[in-house]
Amino acid sequence: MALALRRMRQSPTPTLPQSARKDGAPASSGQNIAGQNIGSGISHPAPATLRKQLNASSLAQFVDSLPLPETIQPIGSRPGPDNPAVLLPYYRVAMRQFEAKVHRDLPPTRQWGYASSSPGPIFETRSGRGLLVEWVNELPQKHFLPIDHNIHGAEADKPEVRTVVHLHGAKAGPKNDGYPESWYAPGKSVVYHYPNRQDAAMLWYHDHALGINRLNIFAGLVGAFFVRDEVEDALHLPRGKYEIPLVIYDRLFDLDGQLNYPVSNNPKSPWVPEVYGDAVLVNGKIFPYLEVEPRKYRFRVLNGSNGRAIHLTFSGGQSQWFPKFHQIGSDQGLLPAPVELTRVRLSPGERADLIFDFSEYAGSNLVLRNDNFNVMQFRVAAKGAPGDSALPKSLRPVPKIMESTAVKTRMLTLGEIDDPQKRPLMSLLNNAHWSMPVTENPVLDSVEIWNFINLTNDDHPIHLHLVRFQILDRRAFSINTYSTTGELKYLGPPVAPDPAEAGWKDTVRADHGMVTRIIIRFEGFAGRYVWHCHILEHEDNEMMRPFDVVEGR
Ligand SMILES: [Cu+2]
Repeated sequence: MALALRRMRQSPTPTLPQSARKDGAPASSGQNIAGQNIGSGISHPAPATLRKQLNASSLAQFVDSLPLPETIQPIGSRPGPDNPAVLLPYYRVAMRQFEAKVHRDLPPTRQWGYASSSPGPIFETRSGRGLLVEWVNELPQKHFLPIDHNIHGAEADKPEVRTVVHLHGAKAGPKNDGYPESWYAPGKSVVYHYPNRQDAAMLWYHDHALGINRLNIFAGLVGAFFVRDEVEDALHLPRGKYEIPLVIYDRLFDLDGQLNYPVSNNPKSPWVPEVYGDAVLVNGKIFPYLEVEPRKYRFRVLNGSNGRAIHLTFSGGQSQWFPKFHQIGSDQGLLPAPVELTRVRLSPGERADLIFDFSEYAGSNLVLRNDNFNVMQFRVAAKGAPGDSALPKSLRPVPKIMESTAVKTRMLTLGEIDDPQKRPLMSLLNNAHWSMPVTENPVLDSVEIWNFINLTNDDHPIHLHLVRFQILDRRAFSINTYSTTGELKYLGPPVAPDPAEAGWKDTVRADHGMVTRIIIRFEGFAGRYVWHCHILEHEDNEMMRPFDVVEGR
């Protein structure tokens, strides 16, 4: 089975093309790859911890309405750390274990969530308006998902339950960014300051505790955070009840409706290299529906999956007819102009800001699909006012960072370490482990170009904390030549990013066999941050590195 797995990772097979595995893996393939089949040459009985798997495709579709997370309100105000004369809104969010139904026909599911919900409550704030959040760990002392104590930072002498919150996409100071080693145990809390001196964008908060991040997020520790500004206001985009967050992630469940995180066949090291669930949840429900009016809507989409890349279409049912829509923003805010699409691709961690106009579909149903799988349904009312929201021709200028302004170019490999049986053991950035000395140390306010040289068979979404960046290009190269001689032999011309990727980003898909170039200005704060793969099983197992932004001399 290990060989079969390796073949799937390397090349398409007749039964399960690689693209299907990565992008739209059906139920059985996902669980096999992630679970039972790893780590042995013969088939073993399922480990005791691997419970009987629910086949999510057997669930009735579109029987639960789409939940809309509540917007959280501050509990008071407190002096800001920058200027004590200015009072900032003060929020308190407790992480707790709770039970909630993910589908009408399943019993309630034990989950962990911020403010006892998953996804957690929505933060709404304005650019330049700081806020304080007390993140309180009120979780139980025992984890309910399989910790691998061989993984760095998750040793048996550490508390089982540890959390630290990262606000993904935020320009926050280093002590407020959720450094993976700054975790704390149940009964403790920290107060973080988010200055929000950045453009309007959809950020998201999630757990980042070293070595168990994948488990904490799988348990449900995810939420959305919106920054607004005048540029966005002036565009008259759909807002209020016509602006809908779609927090999408995949999960595996057992027959009792409980989260079923897969494990390897070695009980001493249960880590698996990737997890793909057959159940896709939107705002915490499987196959939900949303009643909409025949007018424009704005959808704020996050791929919060552990490892699954998603490819979304708005489909007219079972047909192969795909209506057009517009993408108006990506990770770090608005694009220069709307991009017309029939399909949007999001790796884990990436966001898309979409405008869909239902006015032509009055009285009919549309289905949001991921590849060929239904995700949710839109029920368009037969009648309704068209609304006065607009789709402007231009949105927000995104001035190009000129390559000539870069003071340093870094060549950074993405690699995988396998055992003698070619089973993945871990992934590394620039061949370095988490605990090795810092090698990336950009100067504050300087511009650098980072080249991600992907030597693996996987695409890795690479996220840098603190900064926003632009994608320059991707270029195919010979892995073979690089591996044997260390030389970059390109196999084709550079390929420009897709128009939908041409704005400000904080997470970039580094395709396998490609060199992906990004250009970054390191601004905001000096201090220690991290960069990592946003496939959480990779990130937890060494595919994460610290970097230091250093004061210029
Ligand atoms: Cu990765």
